[in-house]
Amino acid sequence: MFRPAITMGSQPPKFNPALLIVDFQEDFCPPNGSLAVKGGRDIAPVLNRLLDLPFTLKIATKDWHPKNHVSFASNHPHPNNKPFESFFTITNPLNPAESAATRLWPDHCVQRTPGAELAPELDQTKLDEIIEKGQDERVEMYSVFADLFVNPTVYRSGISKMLKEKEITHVYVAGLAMDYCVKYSALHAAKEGFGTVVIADATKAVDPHLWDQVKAEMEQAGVIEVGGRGSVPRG
Ligand code: VGL
Ligand code: ZN
Repeated sequence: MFRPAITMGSQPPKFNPALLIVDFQEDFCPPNGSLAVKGGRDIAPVLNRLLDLPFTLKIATKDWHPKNHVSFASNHPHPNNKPFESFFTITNPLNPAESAATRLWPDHCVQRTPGAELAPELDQTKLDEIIEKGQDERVEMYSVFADLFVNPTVYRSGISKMLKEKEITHVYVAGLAMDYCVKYSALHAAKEGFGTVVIADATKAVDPHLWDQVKAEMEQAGVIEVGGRGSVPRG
């Protein structure tokens, strides 16, 4: 292999990993969360073990919605306002030609409410950053990078710039929920050029029976899933 004998300036590191703990919040955890994911709280010990590892950067995200958020079924008229069941077509506020059907949810992670708090089991002392997302009431934002719209993107958190400034090469994604915010955050991380790994033992799905399908979708995009019980869906 050809290697230049002398390199000018400093080389970017080959492996400089960040840990991204997505939405490990009370509203996504049993027994009382309004959008509780089955087994959601059980990932706490794995998350804390991960926080002990020498990731360059350890970030947690918080879903952080205003009360009038478009994803809340309660903000839509009867009869298309059944949480988990109804879908609503939202239009890109910057481009009337772009629209997306989005699933409606129970009210969850409303800013400054107990449901929006990080689960107390998480060892927050090991976190470097907490990033809030989903503040723009007009758009759904599963990914911590940006909202669902692409033409153009409506809301960016700035995380991509932050990761690049710190020369992060790989993003390890954990948290809730595997099929929504973990998935979309991982897809955006891969698209932004980061080596992206979802840690199966450190996430749970809203719809665990769709695990393999969601995993395949992520792997298509170059995201690697590690750990877990292989192709066996988990509750
Ligand atoms: C999420 C549904 C609605 C998530 C957030 O964190 O996966 N799911 N908002
Ligand atoms: Zn949400």
